[in-house]
Amino acid sequence: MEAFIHGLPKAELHLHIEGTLEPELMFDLAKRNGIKLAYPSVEAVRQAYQFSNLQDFLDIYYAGAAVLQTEQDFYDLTWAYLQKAHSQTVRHTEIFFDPQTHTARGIPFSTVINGIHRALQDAHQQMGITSQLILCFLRHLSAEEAMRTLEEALPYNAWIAGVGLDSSEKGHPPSKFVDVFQRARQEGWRIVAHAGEEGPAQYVWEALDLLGVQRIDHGVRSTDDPRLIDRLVREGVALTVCPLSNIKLRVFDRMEHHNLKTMLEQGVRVTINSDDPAYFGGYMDENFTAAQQALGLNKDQLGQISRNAFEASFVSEARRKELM
Ligand code: ES4
Ligand code: ZN
Repeated sequence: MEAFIHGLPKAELHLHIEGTLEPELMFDLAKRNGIKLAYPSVEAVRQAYQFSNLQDFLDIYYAGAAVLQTEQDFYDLTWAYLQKAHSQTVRHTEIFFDPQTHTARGIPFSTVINGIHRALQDAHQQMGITSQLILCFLRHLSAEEAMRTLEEALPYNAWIAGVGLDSSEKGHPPSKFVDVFQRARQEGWRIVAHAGEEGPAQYVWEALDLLGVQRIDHGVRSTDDPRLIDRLVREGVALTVCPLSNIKLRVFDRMEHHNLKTMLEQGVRVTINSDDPAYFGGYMDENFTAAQQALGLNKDQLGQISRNAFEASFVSEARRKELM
């Protein structure tokens, strides 16, 4: 089964590039940039990765991102992830980045996106892996700040496939960002949003009805509302589910209780993704394997999950045919 999973051509649709920062690279970049880390060793950093909810994780994740300073740092981060993805038979990846995490520290938007973009180009050339970029707004910040970020991104329109919404979910509903997403739609961007991770099913409805999303990131709380599940099935809305993330952040107490198989059997377009692999204990193969073992997914179901991802991806029809 593990060999089957490894060899299965995969598309990753829910991956935060800042969440691929492994402690080893964090140390290298800290040294390169003359930054003193709060931890004495790589092991101590790993030890600190024990979270009991989303906010615990986000506090550590934003602190870690402070080692990213130069265009080369963003290049190295992205390149390391793409090599890892390629080694796990990931053929296509749609990558989130959080510009506000960096611009708030005085790092120019251009530094961030130039470094990431150059790595995506090199990986395509050297490994054949294709990718898209999705700019995420931080929902714990204001709608005005999100709109300013959108405007900063306009000159890079050609490098950005879509926009999303991430960070602390509770108390920051999609409705807070209606104007920003309306503008993003006018600019021709694809739309996604994190919803129904820790927040209620109501936020999934809002993401669909108020933001016009084409996919829901996480969305696991949708099973609280049978009418919502009906809608997701009827409209073929994909959920980008992240099994190891959900266990680490205690959205489910154990993998055996994860609802992804239930939703798959209800006809929801479920996909499997790694979210923040450096923090949650695994990339695509590890996420597929953990879910397969705990839930007893068979090869047909694993194949279905993989096809769901290619079908829900933002690639052209021509590239989709090559990939699948
Ligand atoms: C995130 Cl797991 C998760 N949820 C919400 N926002 C995020 N940003 C990075 N990882
Ligand atoms: Zn996420």
